[in-house]
Amino acid sequence: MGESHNFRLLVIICNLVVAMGALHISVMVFYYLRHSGAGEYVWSKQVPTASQRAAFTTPPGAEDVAVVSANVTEVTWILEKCPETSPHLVGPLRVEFSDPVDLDLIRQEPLLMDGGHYKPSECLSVQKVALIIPFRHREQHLKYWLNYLHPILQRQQLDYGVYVIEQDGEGTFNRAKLMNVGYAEALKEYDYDCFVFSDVDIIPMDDRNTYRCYEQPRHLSVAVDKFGFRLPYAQIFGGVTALSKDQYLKINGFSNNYWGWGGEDDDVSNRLSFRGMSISRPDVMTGKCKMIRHDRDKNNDPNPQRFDRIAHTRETMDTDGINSLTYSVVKVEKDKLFTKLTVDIGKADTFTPTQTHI
Ligand code: UDH
Ligand code: NGS
Repeated sequence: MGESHNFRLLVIICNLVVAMGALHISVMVFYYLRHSGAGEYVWSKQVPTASQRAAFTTPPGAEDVAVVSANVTEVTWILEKCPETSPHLVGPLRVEFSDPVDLDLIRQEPLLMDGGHYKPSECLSVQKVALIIPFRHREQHLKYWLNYLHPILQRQQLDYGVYVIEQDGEGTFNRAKLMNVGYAEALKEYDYDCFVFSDVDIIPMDDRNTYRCYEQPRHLSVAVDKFGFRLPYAQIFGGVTALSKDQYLKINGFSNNYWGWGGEDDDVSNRLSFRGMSISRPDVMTGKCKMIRHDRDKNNDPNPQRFDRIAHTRETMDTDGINSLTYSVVKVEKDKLFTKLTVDIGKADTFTPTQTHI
């Protein structure tokens, strides 16, 4: 009798312990879900609201913060990779330079962050892309570029930043050196793994021409209206091109020594083939582009040295490139649609560096 009484008492105590344990766990789960904003997002599996998206969007360069922040880590964890082909693409586009441009409309995109940075909220972009534009005295062209490209890049679901690299002063223009500066400066801001180098006056006519990197260096402006929508020659690598960080480093970036018009893109083409790479391209329909017609720029006359230089790429490429780049930043402008860096890149042969990079 006494024994069975003890046994029942033991059963009651055990049940009580189990019940208290269950209560404890339920309370913990309840408080966790209430206090974790990410919890709502995880459990509901809904498209986040604008304020949730704003809270979950880490600014470029904030990856370290994201790692220790519970909310952002949770969202990153549940976001799936963006698909190979974005579902938002529409194909052929109307590109007209007589149309009015309203950049304030473009600035209204809620996911755009200062400096021309964007990343989609619905998926994790496969690549982080820096767009580098060599620039001087082409304000009107830049307006068209921003007007057309931002919506396209957003439909392409890219995690991207726009860098306008303006050559300071009125010395002879150096397109390739500005590209190198863009590469170096963009990497100081964010962990980009792909670099799209674009002339300011070339606009893609089809959003399926994705501005990202591929297995091989990519020539994106393959069918430009001014060339009758054909390649002018097989090895051309001018206009708009995309190189991954690895591809760019393999060729030591671009030459810093092409002052004036022409040849610098042929030098890159040589570098690629000397490092065993080939040029990949979209098909001619997808790769259609329009170029804004303009007069020859001041201080960018054809470079008389260009033929001699491209004949010696093999010997010069290891010592002339990102590893020998010198410049100084004169001014930084952060617009909603771009980061503009005005840079002193010196002059042909006479440059005394005021700041050495790398
Ligand atoms: N660029 C500038 N400012 C300049 C020169 C060049 O911003 O003063 C940039 C700009 O991004 C341009 C790119 O460098 O798109 C390439 O310039 P380019 O001069 O090599 O090529 P583009 O095809 O002009 O624009 C070539 C000369 C056209 C002469 C036309 C005569 N009808
Ligand atoms: C070649 C130039 C390239 C230039 C291409 C297209 O002749 O730098 O024409 O030029 N090479 C040399 O001069 C060695 S374009 O008509 O787009 O201005 O990119």
